[in-house]
Amino acid sequence: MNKLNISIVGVPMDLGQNRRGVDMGPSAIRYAGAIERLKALGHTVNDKGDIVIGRKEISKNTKLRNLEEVVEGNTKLANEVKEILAEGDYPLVLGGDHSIAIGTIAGLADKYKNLGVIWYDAHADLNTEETSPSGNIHGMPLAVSLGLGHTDLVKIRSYTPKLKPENVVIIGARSVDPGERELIKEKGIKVFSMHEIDKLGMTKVMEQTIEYFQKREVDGVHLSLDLDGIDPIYTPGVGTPVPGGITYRESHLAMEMLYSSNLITSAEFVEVNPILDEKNKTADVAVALMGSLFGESLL
Ligand code: 5AB
Ligand code: MN
Ligand code: MN
Ligand code: MN
Repeated sequence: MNKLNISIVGVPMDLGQNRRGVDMGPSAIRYAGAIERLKALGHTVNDKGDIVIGRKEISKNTKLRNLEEVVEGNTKLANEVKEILAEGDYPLVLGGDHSIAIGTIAGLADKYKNLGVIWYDAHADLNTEETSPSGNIHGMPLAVSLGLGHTDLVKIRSYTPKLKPENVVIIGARSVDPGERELIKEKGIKVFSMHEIDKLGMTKVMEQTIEYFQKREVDGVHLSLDLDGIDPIYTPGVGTPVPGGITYRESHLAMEMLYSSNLITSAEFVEVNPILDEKNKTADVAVALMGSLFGESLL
């Protein structure tokens, strides 16, 4: 088994949406035993602590909620991820709301010029200022990484785009806004919605995902896992739950298949909100899935 040097960075960000509490996600995930779980698998784990998120929260003349703070936090995160890569370590980012994927991917794309991304989520997160129904930046990070959206967001680390649309696979989508739908069609983004997961089964979905990235000859694949991709009966502690999601076992299978594929080079677990949770259930699921992603097996 491949032993990794994993560097963990927490991002206590809750300004990409409007429900407080998701800033405590990194603590909840650590409390659920993330570090011990990864060490038990033989990996070396270096916890770099949390990024400091400035919280001015002054209402501004923009449709994008807390734009300045989100840009500032993501710039810090991008630099941290870049540093982790420079040390030769494997970045594991703990959120925080999903707006932090902007910074994670900005840091990764510096090194990986043909980066692949798996977006495991109930949502597509492909809104822009124009199409967003909410003004919440956590609904925009995938669009921003493709170079679409507010300049202050797309120009983090001074270059854009970070990602090619043909290098993205969305898994678990079941709540997609009209503007996002158009973008998916226009850019030809690969989506395994709940319909495909029901129809094909998770085994085929993951086989096809893995094969897709191998054919694309990506130089790295980032897993961006929004806990709301999983059904809220398993992960109730999320800000935007959508029923009819991926099951606990299907998610484990997906993580196990990704581990076996040897394809994943970084990961983030986002949207854990302990205030909305039941006894840290959602953080527990996050850590259990991390176990499978990093090589745990049942026998
Ligand atoms: B999450 C919605 N599409 O843009 C929007 O949790 C929800 O990071 C976004 O996937 C959910 O506000 C963002 C309606
Ligand atoms: Mn989501
Ligand atoms: Mn999301
Ligand atoms: Mn959410």
